[in-house]
Amino acid sequence: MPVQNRRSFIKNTSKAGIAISLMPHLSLFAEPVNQFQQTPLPYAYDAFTHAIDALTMEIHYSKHAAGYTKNLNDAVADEIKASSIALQNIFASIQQYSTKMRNNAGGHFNHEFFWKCLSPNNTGTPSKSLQAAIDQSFGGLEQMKSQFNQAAISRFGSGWAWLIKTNHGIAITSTANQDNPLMSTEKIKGTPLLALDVWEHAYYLKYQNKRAEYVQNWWSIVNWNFVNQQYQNTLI
Ligand code: MN3
Repeated sequence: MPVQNRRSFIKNTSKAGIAISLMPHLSLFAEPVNQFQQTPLPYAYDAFTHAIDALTMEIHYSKHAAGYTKNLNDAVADEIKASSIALQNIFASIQQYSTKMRNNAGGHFNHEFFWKCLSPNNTGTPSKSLQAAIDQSFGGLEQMKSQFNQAAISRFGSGWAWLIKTNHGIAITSTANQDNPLMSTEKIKGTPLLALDVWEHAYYLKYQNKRAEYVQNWWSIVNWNFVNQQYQNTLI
């Protein structure tokens, strides 16, 4: 969303008395910044060991994801002339940038988004409006999960599975490496609602080659409140 639209969005939603809390999530990709940073995790590394073990969470956040953020800032320093840039602007013309920018802008955003998709408790359920969209596009929640699982399991090598909002409703896609559905080069583009990291670094210590088991257990820690909020944002 362009800055001007964001301003009027803030103003209008303030008037309506809603949605100011939505802004931090929009700012994940819409806010121009001059230095990208990791958001502190709102839970402990061992918050959901039945689904993801503590050491995996620690290495994933403090080493892998931290590396993407650092390398993104290096790429921005090398390639961006402006004093600030929003991730959505980088993604919208990703073909203009280096592989380093692509991998690390994607890596930074995808992980920041992924952490927010997780919650150790009270993970909620799809909101009424999201459930209606799921019913319309997939015929029900279980069918949606089944297609998402298929996308996650069948992604060859490293990548991500996504639930996204498109111009035609909601859809499932998967991306290679650190690509994401906001990138101009993706065939299936949309606004992320839910993301799952299926790189081996996300699950190997606990699950080894059993990616399907990781995907299945992961559903128990999905933060539906966050997903609902992302969907709501796309309706404004
Ligand atoms: Mn990862």
